[in-house]
Formats: sequence, structure tokens, C-alpha cells
Amino acid sequence: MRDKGESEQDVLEQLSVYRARDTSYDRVLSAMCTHPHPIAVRAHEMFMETNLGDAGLFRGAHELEHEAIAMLGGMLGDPGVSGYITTGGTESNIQAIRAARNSAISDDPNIVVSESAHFSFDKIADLLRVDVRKAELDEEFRVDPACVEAQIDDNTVALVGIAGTTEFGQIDPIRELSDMAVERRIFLHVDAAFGAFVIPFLDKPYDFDFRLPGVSSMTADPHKMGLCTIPAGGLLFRDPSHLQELRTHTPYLTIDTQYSLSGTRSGGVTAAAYAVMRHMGLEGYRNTVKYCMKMTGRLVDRVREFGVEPLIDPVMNVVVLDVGDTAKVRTKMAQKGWYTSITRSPLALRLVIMPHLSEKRLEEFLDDLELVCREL
Ligand code: 0PR
Repeated sequence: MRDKGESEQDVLEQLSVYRARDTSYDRVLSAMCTHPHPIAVRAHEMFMETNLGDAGLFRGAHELEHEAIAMLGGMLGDPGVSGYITTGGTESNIQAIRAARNSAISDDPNIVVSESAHFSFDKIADLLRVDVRKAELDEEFRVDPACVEAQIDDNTVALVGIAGTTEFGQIDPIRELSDMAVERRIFLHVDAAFGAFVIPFLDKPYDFDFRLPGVSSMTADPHKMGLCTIPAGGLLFRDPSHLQELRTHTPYLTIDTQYSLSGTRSGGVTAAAYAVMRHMGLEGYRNTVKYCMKMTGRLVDRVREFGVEPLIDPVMNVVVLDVGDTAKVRTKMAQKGWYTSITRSPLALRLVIMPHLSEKRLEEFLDDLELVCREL
């Protein structure tokens, strides 16, 4: 740091230079985040300095958190859920499994997750010292319930289903997992980090949320398809006693209990999550999902015209394409300024169709993809 500070204008100019190096979302088909809704930005600014780590000082922000959690719960089948606004899917998953582990009695705990689980579960294995067992997928890239069942033993403290897998946008058979969880009395966590703001608005209904009796907790991220500012995740528990497993005593603060992983945390994102959900309403999200699914359908129709097939018919706005030499196609598309992603197994081209992608950009992307695929 310099001894004498620089003028505000100088610093802002420097920031603009750095900001110009960032990618703008319009050519990004690899991200699960998008432009936040303007009302989320406004709300975030209003509550930026509030600290939910000392919630007694910021009663307004604290109340907004309860409201935001109730709205998330209402969308997912239980407005009476307990929880808090996390920093994202990773924190929600960590905390859900921590609660499950703490509420169970085992010296050698394990959890059974789907092979398609997000890499946050690898962090969980390391942080929480639980054995993370991975169950195989069926040919449609959903977890195979029989494989989950085969991995369960007396030390299994949680099952995890994914509703909206990171790589394929697939939905695990949550009803079967819920039945298993009820029968075996095991905690069931549903990771709907991406899917929470998509699945309720698809034409086809899916059972994936608290309407299923076995679902104990859910991850549902406003900062993905919820159009909120970053970092905003949702952690929801059906049974308030599970949230209590995360309780830390904070005697010298204005409120003597904290549940979050982080201590000091801005109420900005909480206000943003509240504001964007109030403003969008279910109808707003339904329209967003309708747009993304229309674009997804257009993409699939068009690639089929030049001989490229998706690995599965897209369930949500994630498309995985068999383009032959995936690495080469990805590199060539990157040279044309497009950000794409891949799946690990099998290796294929992964595209996420977020609300920031315009119809015009999609057509340009498809023209370039056709050229690249035909040149192979
Ligand atoms: N669970 C699922 C199903 C996810 O897809 C993700 C993230 C997480 C949990 C973890 O969420 P946080 O990243 O909020 O902790 N899925 C994307 C991924 O890792 C996130 C992402 C977003 C990646 C924007 C890239 C990007 O530009 O692939």
C-alpha cells in the first residue's frame, strides 16, 4: 500500500481497466451464474454494510432473512422450513452434511452421494471427515437407487440426491431416495443449488422437494437461476432441530447464537434475495425458465441439423453434446470467443443456457459451432 492515498477518480480509472479484462456474460455458455436482476443490485447496495453475524444490530436485515427463507421454502413445498442465506451451494452442502453427521450417532460416518455430485462433496469429505461414497449412474446419468442402497450401512448418516446435476442438468430419482430415507430413517439432503429455481417451472412435473416426506434438507441458490447477486445460497431444513445442530454459542454478541459457517456476513445478499423473489414472483421465474428452455430446444434442434446429438434429451437448461473431438471443438470455439464447458465422464461438450444468452447470440454461437464441427 502507498503511504499517500490516490484520488477517487484515479482509483476508479484503475478499476475500469481491470473490469474491462473480465468477461462479459453474453458469450458465456459455461456458467451457472448470470447478470443479477437490477432490483437485487439495489437491495444489495442498501444493505451492504449490515452484518448478519451480529444480527441483533440489524433487525431489519435479520427479518428479511426469515422472509427470504420462508419464500424459498414455500417454492419448495414447505414455507415452515428453518435455515439461512449462505454464501452458495458449497456452504449449504457442507452445513447440511455437518448437521446430518452431528445429529447421528456414528464413530465412522459415511454419506452416499450420486457419482454426479458437485465437487463440493470432495471438500466435505476432507473437512467433515465423513467417508463420501459415490453411487453409480444409470444410462440417463441419474443415480441408480439400487447402487445407493447397496452402499448404505449402519454408519450412513446421510443420502444425497441431486436435483439439477452440475454437468448434465439431470434430476436424480428423489422419490425413490425419499422412500429409502424414510424406511431406513436416514437423513436425505437434496442439492438443488441449480435446480431449485428451474424444476418448479418446467412443463413436466418432478418430485424433488419437501413435498416428499423423506427430504430433510435442501440447497437452493438464489445466485444461480434466482437472479440474485453473488454470494447468495439457501440452506433449508424441514426439522428445526437439524439447524440447531449447527448452533454456536456467541455470548458477547447481540444475539447469543450463530448457525452460519462464516462469522461476519453482509446482509446485502439476503436483502437482494428477498427483493428479487418478491419482485419476480413465481410467474417471473416461470417466464425466465420458459425462455431458457425455448433456447435450449432451439439449440438441440439446430445441432441435430448438422449431425450432432445431445447425450440425453435436456431436462433443464443444460445441454451436453457429443461433438466427437470435444477438446478440439472447445479450443476452436474459445478462439472464436465462446466460453463452453465439458463433462468428465464421458468427455463431451457442456453448455448452460442462462438468461443472459440472447437469441441473436445463440444463433451466432450455433453458426460457429456448425463451422467448427464440419471442419473436423
Ligand atoms: N451444487 C451444485 C449442483 C452445483 O452445480 C454447484 C455449483 C454447487 C453445488 C456449488 O455451488 P457454489 O459454487 O455456489 O458454491 N455449480 C457450478 C459449478 O461449479 C457453479 C458455477 C457458477 C460455475 C458459475 C462456473 C460459473 O462461472 O460448475
